[in-house]
Amino acid sequence: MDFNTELYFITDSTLYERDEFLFRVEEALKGGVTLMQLREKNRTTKEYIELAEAVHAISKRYNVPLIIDDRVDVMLAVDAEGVHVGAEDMPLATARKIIGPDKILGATAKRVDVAKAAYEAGADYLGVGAIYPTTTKVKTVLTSTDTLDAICKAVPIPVNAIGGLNPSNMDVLKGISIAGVCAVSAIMKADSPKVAAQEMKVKFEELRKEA
Ligand code: TZP
Ligand code: MG
Repeated sequence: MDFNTELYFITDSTLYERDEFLFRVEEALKGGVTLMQLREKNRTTKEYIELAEAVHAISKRYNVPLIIDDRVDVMLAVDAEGVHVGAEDMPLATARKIIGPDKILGATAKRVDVAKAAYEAGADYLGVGAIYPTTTKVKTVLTSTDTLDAICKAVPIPVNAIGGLNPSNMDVLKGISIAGVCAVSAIMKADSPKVAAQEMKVKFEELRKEA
């Protein structure tokens, strides 16, 4: 499936009531998000599926593929466009076997050897970070921009930077051939998710031109 990781928005529904959350998701899409991930850590399967259905109904209207974090079953249940698996989630090769060749399979990598293995196991893109400390609830460690650069050079699939990124701190990514940037807080918690998404996209496009 065709996808573009240039501005990859990862959601966090914990801070908002459902209507406000869905409003913010749609605003982010209006701002130019190119790929979106629903990331839920504390919901029952039933709740995860119900929210995924609501989010998918919105993302489809903007032709933006929806990736489900961690849960292959939820992805299949709502016929989302892909799934993202971390180191402690379902093995990539297993996920690929279940979802088939056409769905998008994302993976997290913080080392070159892990990145290469993920590519070989069938990953379509990689998220690499955290580049900066993050306030989003996640088990992660910092990844240097040198490692990010080495990963970009080691695999032929799109690589995205993630972790604490916002429009004013992305210059450290200059000259590194990332395909895009991921953000949770910078968009989710912004006064206007739409403006935040627009700003982030403009900044990334500037970086790419300067590289
Ligand atoms: N993986 C590495 S950092 C991170 C994830 C899911 C969270 C990024 O969130 P934020 O708010 O953009 O720092
Ligand atoms: Mg995970």
